[in-house]
Amino acid sequence: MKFLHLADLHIGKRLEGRLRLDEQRAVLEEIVEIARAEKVDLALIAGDVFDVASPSAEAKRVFYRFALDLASLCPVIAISGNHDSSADLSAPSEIAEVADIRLIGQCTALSLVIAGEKLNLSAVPYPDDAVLRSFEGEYTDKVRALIAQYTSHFVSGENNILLSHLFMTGGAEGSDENTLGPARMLPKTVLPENCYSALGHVHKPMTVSASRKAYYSGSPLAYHFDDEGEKSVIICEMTSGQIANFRRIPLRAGKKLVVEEVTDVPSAITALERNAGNLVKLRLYSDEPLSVSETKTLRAHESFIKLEPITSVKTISSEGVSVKTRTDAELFEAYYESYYKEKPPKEIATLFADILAEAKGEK
Ligand SMILES: [Mn+2]
Repeated sequence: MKFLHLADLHIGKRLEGRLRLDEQRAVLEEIVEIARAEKVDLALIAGDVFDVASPSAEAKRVFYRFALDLASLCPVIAISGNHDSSADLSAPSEIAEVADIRLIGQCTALSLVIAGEKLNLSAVPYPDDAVLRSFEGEYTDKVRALIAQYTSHFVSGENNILLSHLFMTGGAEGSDENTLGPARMLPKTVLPENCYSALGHVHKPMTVSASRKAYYSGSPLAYHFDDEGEKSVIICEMTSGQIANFRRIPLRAGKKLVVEEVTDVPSAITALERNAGNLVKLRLYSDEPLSVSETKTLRAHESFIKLEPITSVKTISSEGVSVKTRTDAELFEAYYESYYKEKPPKEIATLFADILAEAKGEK
């Protein structure tokens, strides 16, 4: 049996406000072509299909098209990640199943026959607190027990796959993936030993444990400026529980995210022109503020994403008030106002104060 492992599509994700659906469509088409050329028997998508819990209609269309194209080649199994709503992702599951696409939002143990061989599959979508509530102990203990429960049908010597969305120790630091917080990082020992673990969450391709056959495929596109490496999907074969020909197949359709350090407008323009086809964040080292027309000129470039001015003068925050000198209520009001362009209604402010007091254990 030959399978394709991918994850973290984040369809609909914006970079500094810019949608990248065309780029996402292109890389998903590239993945379909890889699946076709490699004649894979199964496609596994390890969570974070969408970037938000309520994806746009256009984002959904892109994913459904992709899933159908893949399903014309082989069965497709997708689970929800921490960015997805498990309910939203799996809502069309009955329709999807007609096309041999499984959209899984709840932990599921499956026994399938793929390419004439039995496959024991454990689908463990990103476990939120509601899922973990019924297990005892610390976060790690709970996840360990959850995985154990849904991999109890694994048989040594048979093809076993755990498809999950988790943050394992050793995962890339300093990017979006970290939003789960360090307390949510898991040791590799929570993963079973007698299976291939197809993981999602970390955007860089990563081997969690070669001996445990636990891998992150990484995202198909770079979504952060610190994600500079090559993007890829995993193709792997499995027979009688043994994996063979594990390969990462590079993806070419995505744009590179580049940070360019410049000192003035001409050098910025040169940098943008040099990066045609890439997406560029300009770090402008200058004490001279740009004029409106200069900013406009830079923004007009297809590769321009963001301008980050770096001045030698130490600036204070835009409102001129340090976070430290403000009360929680003031900070909430400022945040609410920046978001909704009005002061929070009294009941909202009171509700916030109540919730905060509760969280602090004052209530
Ligand atoms: Mn994730």
